[in-house]
Amino acid sequence: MKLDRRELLLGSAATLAAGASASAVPASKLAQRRPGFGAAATLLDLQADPRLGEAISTYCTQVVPVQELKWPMLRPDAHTFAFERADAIYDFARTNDMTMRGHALAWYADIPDWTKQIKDSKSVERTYVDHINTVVSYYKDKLTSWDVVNEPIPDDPKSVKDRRDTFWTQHLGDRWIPLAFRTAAAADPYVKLAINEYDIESAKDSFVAKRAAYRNLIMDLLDQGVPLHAVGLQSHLHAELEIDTHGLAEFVTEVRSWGLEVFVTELDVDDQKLTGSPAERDAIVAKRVDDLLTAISTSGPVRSILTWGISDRYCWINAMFKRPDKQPSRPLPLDGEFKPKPFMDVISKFAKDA
Ligand code: 9MR
Repeated sequence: MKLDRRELLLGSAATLAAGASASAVPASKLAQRRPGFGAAATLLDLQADPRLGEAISTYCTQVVPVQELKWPMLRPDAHTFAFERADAIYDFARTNDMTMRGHALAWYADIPDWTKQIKDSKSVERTYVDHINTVVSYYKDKLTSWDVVNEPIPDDPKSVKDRRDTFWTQHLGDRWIPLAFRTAAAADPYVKLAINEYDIESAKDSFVAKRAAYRNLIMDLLDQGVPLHAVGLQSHLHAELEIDTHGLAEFVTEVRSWGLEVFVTELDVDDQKLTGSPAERDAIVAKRVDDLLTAISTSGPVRSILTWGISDRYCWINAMFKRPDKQPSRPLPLDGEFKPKPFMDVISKFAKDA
């Protein structure tokens, strides 16, 4: 595995496992980890259930906070940066020889009311730049990558030039995207800067249109010389939709040919629309993940695969939606009792080459 400067700075689990530096984590545990595999977690869940931290530190080499680096948690008011909760997740990662990535600096959602109440565009810009600069500077040399701009493409875009209308767009215009990347790069020149998007993985017309608009935006940013290093595929998959393996492989190959990395950032498979027994549903879920990772792997290994949670017990899909049969959804690699499902076998298959 080739280590870049950032990975050398942080010391990866692989280097630690190879004995390059001492680790408090037993070698038997490090050996179970899937290289490049990570999971999202909230601090509340980690604190409430030790099995969650145990599962993440058994299978994963990286972690990402679900909420703790978003504006509402970091910025209770205009004057405060509340880093304690994100720091606690960072400490959990480092204590267990895992790395952490950051999510998310600029997003249309989760903008606090105090921010939305700012009416003049100059003050909005000051607040935006100050937030990104302060947060990225605070974690300089600590994180592997940042989701700088999250979900910039609308659902069902009308053309490749379609961009999501956001509070930031209303005040800063299309500049909100380059400005976020340039501010982040100035604050931490080595951290990898990613753009992140969902619903581009299947062959449904709206997904294909969204992928085309995403491609157009990425090209546009590169043409402007924006410091963009990685393209995130959130991969909140829908179990009833097949993966567009051809279209996705083509997209990923092209993006890589532009010198960008491709990250799977929020993988899970929503099985609300599947009928059948848990075992039958798990097999379809695993097949979707296999198709996704096969398509992405055609032009190179997937060096970063994060699932949005690790156990069905702690996942946004079960928190937000109920299946018609009232059974819990099974979107993640471990079941509600932290037992591995076929999904985890697929992770093992692809993460081993990362
Ligand atoms: O899973 C997250 C949920 O608990 C939060 O309430 C929500 C708003 O902060 O964000 C969810 O995570 C989203 C992620 O940040 C961006 N991509 C879609 C994720 C699932 O909705």
